[in-house]
Amino acid sequence: MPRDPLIALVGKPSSGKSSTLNSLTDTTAKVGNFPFTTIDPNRAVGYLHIPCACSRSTLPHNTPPSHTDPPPLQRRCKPNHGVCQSGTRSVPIELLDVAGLVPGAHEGKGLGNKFLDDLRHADALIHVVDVSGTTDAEGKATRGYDPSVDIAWLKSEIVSWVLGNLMQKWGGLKRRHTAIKATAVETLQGQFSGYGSTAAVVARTLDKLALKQPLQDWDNDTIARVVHGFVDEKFPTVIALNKIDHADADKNVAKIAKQHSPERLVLCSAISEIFLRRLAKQNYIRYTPGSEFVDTREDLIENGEEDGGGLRELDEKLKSRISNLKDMVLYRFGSTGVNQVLSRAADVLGLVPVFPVRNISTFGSGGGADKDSTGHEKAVFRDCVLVKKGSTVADVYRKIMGDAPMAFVETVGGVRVSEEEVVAVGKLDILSFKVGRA
Ligand SMILES: Nc1nc2c(ncn2[C@@H]2O[C@H](COP(=O)(O)OP(=O)(O)O)[C@@H](O)[C@H]2O)c(=O)[nH]1
Ligand SMILES: [Mg+2]
Repeated sequence: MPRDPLIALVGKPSSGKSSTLNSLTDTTAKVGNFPFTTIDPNRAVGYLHIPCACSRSTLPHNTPPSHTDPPPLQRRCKPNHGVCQSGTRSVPIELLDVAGLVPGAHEGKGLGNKFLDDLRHADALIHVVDVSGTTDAEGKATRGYDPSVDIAWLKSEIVSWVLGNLMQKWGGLKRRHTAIKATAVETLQGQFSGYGSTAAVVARTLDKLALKQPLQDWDNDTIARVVHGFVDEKFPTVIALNKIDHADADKNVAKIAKQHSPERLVLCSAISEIFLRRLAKQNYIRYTPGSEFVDTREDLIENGEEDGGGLRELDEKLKSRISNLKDMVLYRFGSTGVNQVLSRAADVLGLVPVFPVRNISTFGSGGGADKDSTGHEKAVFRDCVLVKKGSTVADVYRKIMGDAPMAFVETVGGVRVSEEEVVAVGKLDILSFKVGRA
C-alpha cells in the first residue's frame, strides 16, 4: 500500500531545523543553541495549505447566492483533520527533523550513519541553511561564515554515502548482472531499494542520463553520475534560507540566489513565526499564521475596534521587537516564509490532494440527502489525502481502502472512472470508492 508522503528537514546543527519544524507544527521539539540537541529524529505533523475542493465554482450547487456569502459547499466544509478557512485548507503532512549531519557524516562522523539511515524514509528534503553566516560548518557560533558552501556539501554527503555503499559491492554486482542478464533498472533497484527507492525512480534517473554503455562497462565516472542523478530524483530538495531576520543575511542570500534556481529557494525566519504564534496564543496580537498581518491592541483601536479586539497591552520591549520584526521580515518578504517552505517541498514532490467522498452527489461522508434528519446541512469533503504526482485512481483506492476489492470508482457528476487514469489537481481529484465485486 502506498504510504503517506514524508518530508525531512536536514541541515547542519543549529541551522534551525527544530525551530522550522516547530514553526510548522504545534509541538515543541527541543530547541537549543548547541549541536545535537535533537538526538532522535523528531516526527511531527505540519500543515500544508492548499486550495480546497469546496471553493471550486465549477462544482454543482456551488454558486453563491450573493457575492458576500461564501459558496454553500465552502460553508459546509468541515475537515476531519486540519481546517478549511475561506476555501484554503490545511492538510496534515508528516515531517521529520533529522539531526546530526556534519561534514564527514558518510564516514560516520557526528551522528552520520544514524542520520543517513533516517533519510531513507524521506520523499523530499527541506535543507535548512543558516543564511546569517553565524554558524560554522559544524554548527558552532561564528561570524561571516559563507553558507553557500553548506548547500553543495549536503548533497555531496548523501552522494558519498550512496556511492560508497554501491562501490563496495560493484564487482559482485556486475558479475551477477551479466550472469542473470538483468536490466540496469533491476540491478540498481536491488541496491537502491534500501533508500526507499522504487523501480520507477531508478528508471527515471537512467532515462535522464541516456547512457550509451551497458552497466557492466560503466567506469567510475559514469557510476558517480548515476548516483548523482539518483540522489536528485529520490531526494528532491528545497533550500530554506533561514534566519533572514539577521542583519548579515542579505549579502549571503544575494550570493546564493545567483547560484541556484529560484524554484528551489525559499527565504524564511522560523524564529519569527514561533514568536508571533506565541504572542497570538497569549492574546497580545492578532496574527494569521503564515501571513503578513499582525495587529496589536493599538492597531485595532486605531482601526475603530474600541476594545482593541480584547488584546492585552504590550510593554515597550515587545512593541519594539514586533516593529523590528515587521521591518526586517514581514514588510520585506510578505511573511515569515515558513508555510512557503512546506508548500515548495510539496511542489517539488508533486503532491496532489485527493478528496475521497462517500456520496458523489452531495460530497458528504454519509448516504442520502444534503441535510440530516434534523434539517442540518451535512458537512462536505471531510477527508483529503496527499498522493504523489502520477498516482492512478487504483493507487489512491489502495491507499484509502487497502486490500478491499474494488467495485467501481466515480467522480463528479457520478461519472465512472477507469482505475488506470492518473489523478491531478482539478482532474479526478474528487472520487467516490465503491467496495465489492463489480
Ligand atoms: N535569528 C534567528 N535565529 C534562529 C532562527 N531559527 C532558529 N534560530 C536559532 O538558531 C539556534 C538553533 O536552532 P535549532 O532550531 O535548535 O537548530 P537545529 O540544531 O538545526 O535543530 C537557536 O538558538 C535558535 O533560536 C531564525 O529564524 N532567526
Ligand atoms: Mg534540532
